[in-house]
Parts: sequence; structure tokens; C-alpha cells
Amino acid sequence: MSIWFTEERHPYYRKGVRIKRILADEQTQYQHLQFVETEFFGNAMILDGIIQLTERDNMGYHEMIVHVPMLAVGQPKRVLIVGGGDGGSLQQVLRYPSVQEAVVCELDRRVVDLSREHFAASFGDPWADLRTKLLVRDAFGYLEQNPGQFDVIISDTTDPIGMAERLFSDEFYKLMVRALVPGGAAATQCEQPFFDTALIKQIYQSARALTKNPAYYYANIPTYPGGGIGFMYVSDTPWENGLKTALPPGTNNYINTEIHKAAFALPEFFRRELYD
Ligand code: SPD
Repeated sequence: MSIWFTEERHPYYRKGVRIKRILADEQTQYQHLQFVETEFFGNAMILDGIIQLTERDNMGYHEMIVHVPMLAVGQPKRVLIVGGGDGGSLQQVLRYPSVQEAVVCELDRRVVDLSREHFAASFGDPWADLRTKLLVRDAFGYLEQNPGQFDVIISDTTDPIGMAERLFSDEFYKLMVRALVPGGAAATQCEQPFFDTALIKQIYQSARALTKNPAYYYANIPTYPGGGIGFMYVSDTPWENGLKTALPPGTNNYINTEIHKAAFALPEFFRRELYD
């Protein structure tokens, strides 16, 4: 018997993965949280019916959202992850010996607890690292209270639906940029060029008004709509600075210098929409 999980993030597009069994299924205080074992992609986390990550293809997401701003900055010491309760971004951040503190602002404690259990084989236990500080709270207030504190901020969020919608607003980008040290850099989960063109354009314009060198880049992730997702790089420091910086110790499964550079090349319809 085959069981298919079908995601319908957009009313005009569906995708599915075949699953072996359901590992966890609960309604938390904030959302419907599911962990499943898939046929091909390993364990996966699904929030409110939308795949957030799988063990097999999350590396394109986590390596790209983390290393692009981290390498641009050079020797990041203090890093903030907004969301990121699954631990994938945290694992990448902790690869940098320069990092002294990695603060994770995650609203839903159950995401952390169940990810620790079901992603241990892929992420180890980054929560046990002494540099990690988990804050189970909303990121808005935290950003407001911490101006000029972080070398790098990673906004590792769900899609702009419900409570996450605010994390894609101009107000959020203002607070995020204000929380960076001068020359610091942020990268944000920034959706899909085909499906979310208008939203990405609006975010780029916010980023452009706040920093000198914002840019959009993209990674291939087969379990996301359209087979991939993009990120907004937000900083006064050009992303190209990162091309001269060595990747941190540890294994890379997605990023290398060629991918780092190529990720910023955009299809013409979208480049024109964003930059002209
Ligand atoms: N459309 C799915 C977007 C998922 C973004 N969140 C990923 C979280 C991984 N840490």
C-alpha cells in the first residue's frame, strides 16, 4: 500500500511525496505539527500541511541561508536565528569557530523537542552546544530590545501565512536591520520566484531602502513548491565578499564557490521584475 502526502500551498499547484509512516502528529499551541518518514527523502517535518524540511534535501536550504551571510561578514561572533526550531540552520552556524553565541528565537517549543528526536541522525544535537541560547518567544519583541547586537541574522521561517506573515513585513525588515552591527548581514527565507514574485519584489524594495547591497539568491530543494526556494540577502556589505572567505570546517553537501556565485544569477523575467 502506498500513502501519499500531498501539499497544496497554492490553490493551482500540488506536489506529493510517498510516506512510509507517521512519526508524530499533534496540534501544538500554534500549529499542526507532523513528522513523517518518507520513502525517499528520509524524515520530514510538516507544519500546517506544508513541508518544512526533509533529511535528504534540506542542505540546499540550510547551507545557503546560513553560509552566504556568514561568509560575507567574515568572522561572525554573535548570530540570531529567527524561527529555525528544527536545528538545521543552527547546526550550520555552529560550524564557525568564530561564533561565540547563537541565539535561536523560536515560538513553538514542540518544534524543537520533536526535531531533536526525529532529526538527530542528520543534525546531531546543536542544542547541547554551550554557544546555543534558545529563547522560546516571538522574535519581534526580541529584535526591538536588541539593536546593534548581531553580526548575522538568519530569518528561517515558515511561509507568510497566519502568524508568520509579519515576518515578511517592512516593519520586520526594519527591526532586523536595526539589530545588526554595522557591516552585519542577514538572510531571510524569501519564497519562490514563479509563485511569489510580487511579495519578493516588495521585500526587495524594503531591503533596498534599508541597506546598500541587498540581493536575491536561489537554491534547489525538490520538496518545496517549484523545486526550490529563494533568500533575500540584506546588508551594506556586498555578498561577493563571501566568495573570498573559506567555508568553515565540516562537510558541505550543497554549497561550493561555483554554487555560491551562481545562486545570485536570476532568470530574466524575474531579474527584470526585481532589479530594473
Ligand atoms: N514552502 C516551504 C517553505 C519552508 C521554509 N521553512 C523551512 C524551515 C527549515 N529550517
